[in-house]
Amino acid sequence: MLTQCQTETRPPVAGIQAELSAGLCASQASIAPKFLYDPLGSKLFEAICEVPEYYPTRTEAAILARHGADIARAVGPGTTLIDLGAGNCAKAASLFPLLHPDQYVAIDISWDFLQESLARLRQRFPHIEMTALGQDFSARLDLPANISPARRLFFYPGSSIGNFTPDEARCFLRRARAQCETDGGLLIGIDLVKDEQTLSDAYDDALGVTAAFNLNVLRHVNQLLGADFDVRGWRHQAFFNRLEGRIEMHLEALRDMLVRWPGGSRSFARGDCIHTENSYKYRMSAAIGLLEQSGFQATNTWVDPDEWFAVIHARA
Ligand code: AVI
Repeated sequence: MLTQCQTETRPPVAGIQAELSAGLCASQASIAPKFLYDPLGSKLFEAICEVPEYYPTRTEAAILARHGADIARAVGPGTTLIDLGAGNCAKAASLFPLLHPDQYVAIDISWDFLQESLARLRQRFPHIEMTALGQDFSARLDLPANISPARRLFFYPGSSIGNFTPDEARCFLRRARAQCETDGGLLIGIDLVKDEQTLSDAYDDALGVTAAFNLNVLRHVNQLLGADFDVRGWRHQAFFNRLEGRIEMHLEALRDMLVRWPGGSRSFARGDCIHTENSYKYRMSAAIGLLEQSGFQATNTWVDPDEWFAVIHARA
């Protein structure tokens, strides 16, 4: 029987302005990385995945393609595939012919982009029951009642786990673990530590796509908060912080300025920075440790020949 289920929820707006305002007024000004993903930000991220310097997407895709049969054996058929940060849903869709999921749940904070992506996917795979959830899953993970509790496979590709601090990552993974009842699991992509030039080039590509992605967050904040950021007054910065084991993205003020929004303002001096993203890189042992500290048991790991990226399956 062909079934098609649509449960669609918009992310709640309450609290977003308070969160943004608090970040901008903190001694080290920051904007949480989830705000990078408005409809244009999601498209720019898709473009980042195409630039030669950004190796994670194609490296992970090659691992999934090369080891697909092994991955399918480890996971088994008939899962409820829960795609965390689904974006254009392309990675999960590439697994459908291997994993044969019964249900597909796509979760993303970028609601409009997700809806468009899922509408296309429904046409290609009409036999899979699909659910779209517009949710900020970094804060909480709510699955509606129509999602089967058994055989849930959380799919968290692209090393998005690296955008959390290790403590936040453990909290997040524990929340996912708590949503696994019978026979649940996790299939996760994690970017591994490598030479610093490769890392910093990946976040500062020659075409300036990552710069546009980073700067676009200011347009999004203007829209969400009613702020008056002048995008031309800022420049993209990305570097590897060796001590913390992470790439950091910042926006640097090119001149002194006052930024205003309803109920608040902040002055920035030339050279001041707004921290917009961390992207942690793990050693394999630390990646497995992170999963185990969160209640998962790693069963299989797959890497590319250069050992730049890992895909790990873990049981709940
Ligand atoms: C989504 N996330 C895993 C990307 C990363 O590599 O941290 C976001 C990104 N930021 C700049 N380029 C890509």
